[in-house]
Amino acid sequence: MNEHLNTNSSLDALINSGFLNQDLIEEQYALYKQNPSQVDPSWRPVFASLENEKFNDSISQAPFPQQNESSALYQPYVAVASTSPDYRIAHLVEAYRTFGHLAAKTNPLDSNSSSTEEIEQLRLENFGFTKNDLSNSFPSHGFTKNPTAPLNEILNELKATYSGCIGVEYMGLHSPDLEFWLQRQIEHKDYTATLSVEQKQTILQHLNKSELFESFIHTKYVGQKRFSLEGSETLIPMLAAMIDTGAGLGIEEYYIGMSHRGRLNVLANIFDKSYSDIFSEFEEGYVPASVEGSGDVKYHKGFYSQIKSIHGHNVSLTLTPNPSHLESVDPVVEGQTYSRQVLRGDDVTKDKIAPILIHGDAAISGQGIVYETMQLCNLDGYATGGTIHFIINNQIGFTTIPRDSRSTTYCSDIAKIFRAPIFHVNAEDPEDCVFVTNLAIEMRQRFHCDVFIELVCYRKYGHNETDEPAFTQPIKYKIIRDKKPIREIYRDALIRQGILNKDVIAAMETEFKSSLQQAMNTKNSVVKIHSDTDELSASEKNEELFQRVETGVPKDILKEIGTRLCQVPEGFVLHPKLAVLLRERLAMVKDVDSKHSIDWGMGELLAYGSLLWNGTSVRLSGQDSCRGTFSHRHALLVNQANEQGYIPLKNLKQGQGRFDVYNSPLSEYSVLGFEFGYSIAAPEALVLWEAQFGDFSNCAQVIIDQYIATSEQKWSQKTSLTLLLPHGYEGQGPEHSSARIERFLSLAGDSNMLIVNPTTPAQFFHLLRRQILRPLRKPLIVFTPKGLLRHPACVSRLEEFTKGTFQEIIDDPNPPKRTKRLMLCSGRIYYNLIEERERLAVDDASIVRIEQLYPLNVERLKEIIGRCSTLKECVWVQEEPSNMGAWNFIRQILRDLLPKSVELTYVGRMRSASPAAGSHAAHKREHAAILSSLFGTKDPLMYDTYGNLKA
Ligand SMILES: Cc1ncc(C[n+]2csc(CCOP(=O)(O)OP(=O)(O)O)c2C)c(N)n1
Repeated sequence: MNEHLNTNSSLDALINSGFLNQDLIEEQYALYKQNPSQVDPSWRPVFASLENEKFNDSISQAPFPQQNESSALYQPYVAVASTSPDYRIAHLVEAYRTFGHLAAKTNPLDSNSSSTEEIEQLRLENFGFTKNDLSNSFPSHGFTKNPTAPLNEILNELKATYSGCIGVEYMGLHSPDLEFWLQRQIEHKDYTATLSVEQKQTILQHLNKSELFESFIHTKYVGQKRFSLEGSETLIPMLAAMIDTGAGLGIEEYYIGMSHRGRLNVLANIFDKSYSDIFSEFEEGYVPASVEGSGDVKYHKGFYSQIKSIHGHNVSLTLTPNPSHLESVDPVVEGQTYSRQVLRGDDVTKDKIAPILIHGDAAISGQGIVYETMQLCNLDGYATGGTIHFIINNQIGFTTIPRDSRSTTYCSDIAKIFRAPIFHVNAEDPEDCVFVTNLAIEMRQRFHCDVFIELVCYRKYGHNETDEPAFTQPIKYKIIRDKKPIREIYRDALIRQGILNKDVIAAMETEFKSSLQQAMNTKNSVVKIHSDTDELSASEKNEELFQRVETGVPKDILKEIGTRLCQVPEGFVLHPKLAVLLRERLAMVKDVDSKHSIDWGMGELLAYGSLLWNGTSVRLSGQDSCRGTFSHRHALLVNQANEQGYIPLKNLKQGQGRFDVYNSPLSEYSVLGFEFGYSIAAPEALVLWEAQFGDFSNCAQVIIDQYIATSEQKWSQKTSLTLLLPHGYEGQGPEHSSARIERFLSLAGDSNMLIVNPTTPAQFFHLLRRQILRPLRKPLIVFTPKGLLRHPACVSRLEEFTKGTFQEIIDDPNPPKRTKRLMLCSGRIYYNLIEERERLAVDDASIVRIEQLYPLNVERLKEIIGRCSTLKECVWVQEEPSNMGAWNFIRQILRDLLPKSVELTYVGRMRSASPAAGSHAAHKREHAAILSSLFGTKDPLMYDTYGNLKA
């Protein structure tokens, strides 16, 4: 604190009032003391009054004004009201800057919105003024041309600036530079006066496109859903302005996420998707051309286009496809953007690639994913340098009105947590809408913050065009039906102002309408065009899926990588236990003896290291992933002396691939969505998301169901995103045992993803490498170990890493001469089975591991069954209850493969609601029962075909 401004000063009172930012005031005050001309004129009277008056006294001794009824509880200005007029005016200005938005005329459906007098925080009496003061002159703080002006005039300017068609929330963002900059833009620019005729014409042209496009479809395709933008048409001139202004400020690529509302309009009028293509999709019998799997409805599909900005810059636009699940696309867009920034080297300045999210008012208020996504906005490894958020606030969500859909004042209030500036703007004032849009993108480029624009509008029809809104909102919809379209309001205003004449406007409309009609005439009645992949036979597809790629790595390279993984820089103080660990890891790659075979942690690091070695990028994020939840990874080493980190995988050699590892925030939904987005924009990279325990992946179920499992089928969107989901029944209770294998298997179809439960470090190594070295791009779900991380038998010799590839099914390494029983299993229980077989000297049972559950390598399984010529029984053994795990998935396949004479049985836990027992003792009992039942040491447990224990 400046020594002159000690803690008892009146300036402190100003600061404590909450209206002014301390750093900003001090900075300005220091400048003022050097020379008053150095500060903005609006500050000068404030500082002048500080210098000249003894405020300490006047504030502390001021008599308490009489409470009037309306301000009985609200008293922040009582001290102010008794101080000098200059100071009170300064406070009034601050009050408008802070609360003016509460009286802003932003709602096109509410011509009686609150006047400033009705807003408690703005009442003149609170500042010690009465109506009699309105004609008295006061310092105008730059709000009028003259340094002083009648209060009335100052008030009018304040209202026009802060309570007009734009409401702005920006005070107290803890970003003095941003606040000051924005203040200047808002207070010192007569924006609309500076708009050229061409610019106004452009706005009108975009409104024409926006509205006439909708009304054209409305008449041509009666009763078809399109989720019209009518009532919020201004979005189109706003988006156009954003793209143009942003392009002028260096943005070359935009990634856009939005829901149904207005999506077709955006595709047509922003992305330049041809009108005829859009119309074709409305035709009866439309089947998409090309490789689109089972496809998706027209208002969910993505699009990419390259357009030229109004000033001739090339801009590429990507509209990310999304499911119905509102707001779920938000993290995906952020991930895509970030990934592109990394790929194009824009991840430091983040000036070239920007995300735009377009929300609905009900969805942004209700969906937690918005918060989870916003939480990424300033984090290393996730921050995209500022997102522009548009909220189409049509004041309804399906049939639900704001009073029922949120507890917050504004639907944009989430922005406040993240200190993002917010504009509320009336959609019926397109020039103000474009003004705030331009400010928003400039702010993003200057300050790299998120910015919110709430476009306050209405919805002309029901939720969709077949929906009757008057069932539930009869009065509101009467008002809406009587409304003049925004385009006409603006058009008439331009005519009134003499800016455009009627003929020019009519010509613009006619031209646009005829282009729509022309597109209608030339639309295709599309029938399915067969693509190459349609022609592929099932066996050819299988070949691709089970194609063997050599994933071994020469021993000398592995040794070199392994050695570097175990080195730290000079003077780096390792935790003593990690020093031991690194020594052990070094011994593993040196292959000194069989005691030092490679364990899971080292196998995983070698997989990453070897991919990086050859230039592939690897990114891993998840909760506590740097160390690893189970302390097995230690990808990040921390210097015990100074907490500086060192990541050996980043330091393998010159020219290696990029390695990123991040401890993510405690969110599954947004982080997995982000990684999905990252992976689709970086198909050559190995991108992994790790759940803390596999159980928690269901917090991200929307991303799994709607994106990972189906994106290729719906949107031809391919990804090799890899999920690491710790899974295993080890007595830790219902919530730390199951990654829900059954859920993933229930999503499996059309070879949409790979579902794998590997049992050895070498298998995991080859699996991760195969994921990238094969051209096939499929999501990979890996059930990863917990206890096996340190199980002495769960190790692999160095040789196993130097040759071969991932095996989908591992046959018994020591099959008996005559196999009577074939024990099939997947995952960690294998180790119990071989132990028990050995202990009991069972000599007629083969134990076979299904490492990849989906797609199942049926040919390999047939071969194995074929070698067991004496087979009597095939048992599926699993740890999970019978309604979980792989049993329900695999039973029919096995039945079909096995000869009729061979009995198929199930051994595992009973059907259960909860995935696992709560007590360790119960777990052990159940586990023992599985083994004894399997090996017949006790009476076998008898299950019916649903896995229920028979009485
Ligand atoms: C997560 C989710 N829950 C429910 C729905 C069903 N739904 C579709 S649109 C809609 C209303 C959305 O309202 P709003 O966000 O205001 O957008 P608007 O349709 O008004 O543009 C609802 C509830 C959905 N699509 N997604």
